[in-house]
Amino acid sequence: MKKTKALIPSVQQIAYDGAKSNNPLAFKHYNPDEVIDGKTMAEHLRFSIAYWHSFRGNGSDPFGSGTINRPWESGKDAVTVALKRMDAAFEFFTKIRAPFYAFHDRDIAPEGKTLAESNKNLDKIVAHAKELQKATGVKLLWGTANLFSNPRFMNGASTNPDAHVFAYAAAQVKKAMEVTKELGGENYVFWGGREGYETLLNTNLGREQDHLAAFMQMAVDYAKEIGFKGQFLIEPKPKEPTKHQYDFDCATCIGFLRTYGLHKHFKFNIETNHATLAGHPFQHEIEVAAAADMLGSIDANTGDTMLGWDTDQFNTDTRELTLAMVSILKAGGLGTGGFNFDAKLRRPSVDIEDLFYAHIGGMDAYALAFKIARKILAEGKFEQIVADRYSSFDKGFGADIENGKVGFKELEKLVLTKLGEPKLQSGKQEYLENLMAQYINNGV
Ligand code: XUL
Ligand code: CO
Repeated sequence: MKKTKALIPSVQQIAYDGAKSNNPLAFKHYNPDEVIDGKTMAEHLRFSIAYWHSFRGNGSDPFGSGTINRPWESGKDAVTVALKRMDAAFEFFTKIRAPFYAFHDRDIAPEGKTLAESNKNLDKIVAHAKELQKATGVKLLWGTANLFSNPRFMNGASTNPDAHVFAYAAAQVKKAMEVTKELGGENYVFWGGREGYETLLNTNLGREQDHLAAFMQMAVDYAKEIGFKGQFLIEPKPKEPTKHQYDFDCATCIGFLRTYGLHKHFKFNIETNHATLAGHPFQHEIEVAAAADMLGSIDANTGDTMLGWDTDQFNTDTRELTLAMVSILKAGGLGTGGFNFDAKLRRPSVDIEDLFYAHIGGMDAYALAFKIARKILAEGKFEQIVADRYSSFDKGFGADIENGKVGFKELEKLVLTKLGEPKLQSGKQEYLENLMAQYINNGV
């Protein structure tokens, strides 16, 4: 591939400078080349850049138009601009040292007047992406289809009351799966953007859920047909843009997937801000997914606790991320998943440097959390206390309960004849919170 002129000349590749550095354009904790347990930090953390926020976001909000102007956003037609934008995107991925990126079909290529034209546009851009991936070594963490922006999806995609829209969504996902496969995507994400309702007055909820399941089954069947081996991920979110979304949280999705016999084919892409919108801490969603052996990937961001919507901010909260990391590492990591920065610049953050600061902060926070979490797990203090807390189930009648060997009658007899009143045992919450604070304050 021919060498092109830098599109982001003001920033060079970000270097690791160490924790004491004052350079705002350097990593303090994320050293991509540092080897830990035989793997580099880049391999452990598998950071990914979200194409939609970082290369399609322009600072617009419901009250005002875009504020962010990038020099590559002009050209003779939409496809030409999309190609140049992609050059800038890969330059950024390389400079920020992110080994992965993720996209919706319509982020990377413009929608045409017909589906055939949209597919043609996508093919042109995908060919370019393939070259850029090869030239830079950056890989595709996941692909997905945008089934929520176009007005045709205003009443949902696979849960639309109009079968015509269902068919259109199916055709679009078919193509998105094909291009994800073509680009070696390691996962494919389903986020049900408008798969929910605005009012129950016009909604057949049961029928819509049946349709959603039928759609997922078609995706499973088609993956098999084309030999797509990537992991399917559902990204739960309780609301926004709809009043209620069917993929409310991990627990709801587990119930849904098991009801329709789909659970073997899916894991979760957990987004911090979606967890908090559902009324859960980030760590809760990770633990629910891990308990069902369905932890897949993370959409790394945070919300604003004062606001009730998805603000998609970069997360620099070491405590929240350390708690999450402990649960992720305890569950054996993310496998083919990664930490994808589904986060956007604030509207007044109009400089290209702001995009670097944002990602540097997010990457450093995750890297520090990763190191602290490893220390916590290596010392095993929390795990020991948890193991002790449940130890009465390791032997005797406790083990019989877990193994299904006793029922109400046997247990009643035991209490009446032998056990009597249980002794109160402390949950040690304050002690554990202090211990966690000590780990976080001491760092690594
Ligand atoms: C929306 C959101 C999406 C998904 C992919 O809240 O998180 O960008 O990550 O469709
Ligand atoms: Co997301």
